[in-house]
Amino acid sequence: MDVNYVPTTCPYCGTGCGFNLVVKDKKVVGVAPWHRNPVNEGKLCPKGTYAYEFINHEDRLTKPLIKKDGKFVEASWEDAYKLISDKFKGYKPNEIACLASSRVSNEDNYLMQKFARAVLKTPNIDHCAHLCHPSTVAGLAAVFGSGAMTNNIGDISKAKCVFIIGSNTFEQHPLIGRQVILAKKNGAKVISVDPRNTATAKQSDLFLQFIPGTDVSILNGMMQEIIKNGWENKDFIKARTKDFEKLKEVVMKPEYSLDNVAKVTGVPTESIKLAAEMFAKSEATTILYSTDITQQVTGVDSVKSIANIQMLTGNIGKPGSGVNALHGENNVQGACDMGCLPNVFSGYQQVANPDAHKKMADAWGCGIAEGKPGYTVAEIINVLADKPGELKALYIMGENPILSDPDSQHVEKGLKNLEFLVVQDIFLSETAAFADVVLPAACFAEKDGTQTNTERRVQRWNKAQDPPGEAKADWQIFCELAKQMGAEKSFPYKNAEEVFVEIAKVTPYYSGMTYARLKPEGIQWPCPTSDSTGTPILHTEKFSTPDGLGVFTPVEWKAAAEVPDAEYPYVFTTGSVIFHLHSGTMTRRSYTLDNEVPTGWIEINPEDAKSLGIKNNEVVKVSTRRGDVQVPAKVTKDIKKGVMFMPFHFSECAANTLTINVMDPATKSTESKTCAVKVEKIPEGA
Ligand SMILES: Nc1nc2c(c(=O)[nH]1)N[C@H]1C(S)=C(S)[C@@H](COP(=O)(O)OP(=O)(O)OC[C@H]3O[C@@H](n4cnc5c(=O)[nH]c(N)nc54)[C@H](O)[C@@H]3O)O[C@H]1N2
Ligand SMILES: Nc1nc2c(c(=O)[nH]1)N[C@H]1C(S)=C(S)[C@@H](COP(=O)(O)OP(=O)(O)OC[C@H]3O[C@@H](n4cnc5c(=O)[nH]c(N)nc54)[C@H](O)[C@@H]3O)O[C@H]1N2
Ligand code: SF4
Ligand SMILES: [Mo]
Repeated sequence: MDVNYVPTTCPYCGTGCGFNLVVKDKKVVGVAPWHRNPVNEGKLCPKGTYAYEFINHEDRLTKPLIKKDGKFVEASWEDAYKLISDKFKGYKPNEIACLASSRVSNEDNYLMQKFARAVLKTPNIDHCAHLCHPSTVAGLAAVFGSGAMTNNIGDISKAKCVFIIGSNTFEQHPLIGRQVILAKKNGAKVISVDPRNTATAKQSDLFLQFIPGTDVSILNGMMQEIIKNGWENKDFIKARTKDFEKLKEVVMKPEYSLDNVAKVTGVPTESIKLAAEMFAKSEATTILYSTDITQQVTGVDSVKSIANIQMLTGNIGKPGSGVNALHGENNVQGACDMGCLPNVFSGYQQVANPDAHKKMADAWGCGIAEGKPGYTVAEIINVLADKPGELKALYIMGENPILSDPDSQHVEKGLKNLEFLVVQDIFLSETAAFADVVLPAACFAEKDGTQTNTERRVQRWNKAQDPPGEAKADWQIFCELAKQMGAEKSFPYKNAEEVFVEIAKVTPYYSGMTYARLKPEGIQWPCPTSDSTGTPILHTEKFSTPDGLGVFTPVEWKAAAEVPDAEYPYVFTTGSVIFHLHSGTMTRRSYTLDNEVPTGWIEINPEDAKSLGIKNNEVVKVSTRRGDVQVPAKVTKDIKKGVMFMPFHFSECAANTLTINVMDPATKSTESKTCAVKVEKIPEGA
């Protein structure tokens, strides 16, 4: 028997845990701990533990598929490439858009944006980061000059106060949750701000159960209380920041008095007061936040408020502190770093900057898309649905917008308006079903590459088995397609490492990295030179703004886009559970995970259930202005009265049938988190 252990990193969440794949007779059969990995020290959550189960599932795509008369027919790679090339050549650059993926490697993503810009010459390249964390990038860039998580994962255990807002850390980033437990053991106090009494909230010393969408109000209220009591860090404010007076003008307004904030947020004044005191008086306070802050039209405001309160209390640039935006997917940081965004090349070099444009055109040795930002993912879907004919072809790698984008009917309408859709995935997803051509991709265990976790750590994937059937690594598909389209000179790579060499060459943050240097535990960017060991904590001496000072950027609280009314009387919010990831293409094909949580539900407070006459487990009808679904009720005190919650993983009760597609004008992120909902009993016999 031939058994090997191949070290790799987890394909699920942005924590980026390391583990070994157990390979027996050339097939992956298990996961074994990798004790020395600095992120997780050998520990894993259930998704990591069972990350091998979907790999050899019978549903894996093994051959290209071409749709003929409404049905998929297996095809050769040659025929698939020819069809795609012929079709793409028939469209103008602005008629094509590409969606890259937070789930695939840096090498895969880098080549997709290069293929979009250098072969298709289209500026329209984006990915789901615009559904997830754009407000982090925009909000933190305004205050600190840079948008990444400031400290490292291990550093969280050094905090004396951990303030968690809009992150269900214990379910969504469980191995970061472990650091919170370690901090507690070291004497830290934990404060959780959430509308639901989540697994995370249950670990906290102080739980502020508030109304969704009132984050800015609570943060401004806490800042007023801190300033009133003189708890602000005067030395830090003086030495490292500017515009403190502007902050005071806003947060000292009567609207943000404790009494008012209590009314807006539904949290007792005493709890807000105590939170402000615990926060400001601790030696080191860290903030953890995630998408419930960012996936709202008011997302940038909340992120700015978080940055403001950390500067006010001097909790930046030192151990146990920081603004720790927990990025969601395994490689969402990397997909952004690689330039899979409509406004930047890799390393956040602006496409509209003529110097950056020339640098990339020279490096790639060809003409590239004009230097103006293209459409974001939400704009792409809106244009498809509402302006038929403007965009004609779409190439999606590793995303499943039918289940994951808000307002599914709107997404479906958009995809149906396309003349030509290519989907490159490892499974025939709900979105792939709409494609004209489906290309079978190799999964994380079947290819070499790198991915970048939430603490900016670039780590390796190592090939452990061959892909099933004729499936190929995503980066390889782009090389072959580029060749078919006559652009082989710009895509000369023989392996993933050669792609990484080019990434390092053109991407300042990655310049000092090589595959050899990434062994064994990865490197955190910025790593500008070959002798740099990377950067665990950002902004230790100065911020990344032009003058090095942090800029207080006060914001006023604004209500969510759609608030409850007589017809839709409850606040609706959505999210994830520990056993499943997103549209569930992988977790629902992992026997153990699927067995734990086989379908969805809606969480309803007992008082609301009583007034609606609904019992636990009863199937109910849930509707919004967009659509309706039928789903079992979970009656639980863990959710605030007046608020309803659904996980969004399940196609049979898809939460995004209900959500609203409104955009933040600044960041183009959508409001997949909050809208107004109605819940009804289904009459017997109906
Ligand atoms: N198991 C699992 N882990 C995951 C994922 C997954 O699908 N499954 N997805 C990954 C990805 S891509 C992401 S982006 C992250 C998401 O990570 P999180 O954002 O932590 O997860 P969510 O469940 O989306 O929501 C977090 C919490 O915000 C609360 N909340 C709802 N509305 C509001 C509000 O208005 N304000 C505040 N402050 N809180 C609110 C919800 O009740 C919920 O408890 O998780 C990553 N990890
Ligand atoms: N209502 C609601 N909607 C949400 C959210 C929410 O909390 N509530 N969360 C949002 C968030 S935070 C995010 S990040 C998005 C996620 O949105 P998506 O990224 O669309 O969701 P996934 O299900 O992760 O889709 C990834 C696809 O990639 C495929 N895949 C995996 N590995 C590979 C590979 O190596 N190569 C290729 N080619 N394909 C691969 C998978 O099979 C899957 O089909 O959803 C968003 N939607
Ligand atoms: S915490 Fe995230 S990265 Fe770690 S094992 Fe779980 S899903 Fe994978
Ligand atoms: Mo995400």
